[in-house]
Amino acid sequence: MPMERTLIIVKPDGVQRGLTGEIIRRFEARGLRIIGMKFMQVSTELAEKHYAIHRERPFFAGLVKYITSSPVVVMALEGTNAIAAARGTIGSTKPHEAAAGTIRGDFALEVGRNLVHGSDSVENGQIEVGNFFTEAELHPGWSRNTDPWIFE
Ligand code: IDP
Ligand code: MG
Repeated sequence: MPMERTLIIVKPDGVQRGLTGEIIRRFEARGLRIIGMKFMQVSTELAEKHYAIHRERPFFAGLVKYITSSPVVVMALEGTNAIAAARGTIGSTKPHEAAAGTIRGDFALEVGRNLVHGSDSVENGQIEVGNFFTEAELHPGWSRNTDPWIFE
């Protein structure tokens, strides 16, 4: 099966609340392979680019303020079905509607404090990883000894 890439962001609330490790753990346990990871402050310019599709929405200004308010942890993850799998692990956008067992369903209550971002399509996964990581920061070539037990 083809590998997909997804950009995961542990948003400022996740980092501030000490949930970074718990969130990373869930994606690792799911079987997704980390190919890039860093701790960073998102600039207003990068936030506006990342969330450009929401530019006309009433919550846009608040969203940019939220994601730039404090440092985040960004990850590039790779795997078969990575987009859908990661979105499933994250849970619905509105945390009060997210299923228990998902990150948002277990740890969040409000849409404007929903802890984590995950790319929503194969195309956007590629674009978003490229927006947040340079080629030198990515390590797509490495393999895990467990890969044959996760990828058929
Ligand atoms: P997603 O993060 O589940 O993909 P999107 O619809 O792409 O959800 O929205 C991007 C982000 O914008 C959400 O994760 C959330 O932080 C924020 N957001 C979405 N809808 C609202 C809203 O109605 N009010 C406030 N913030 C919102
Ligand atoms: Mg989205």
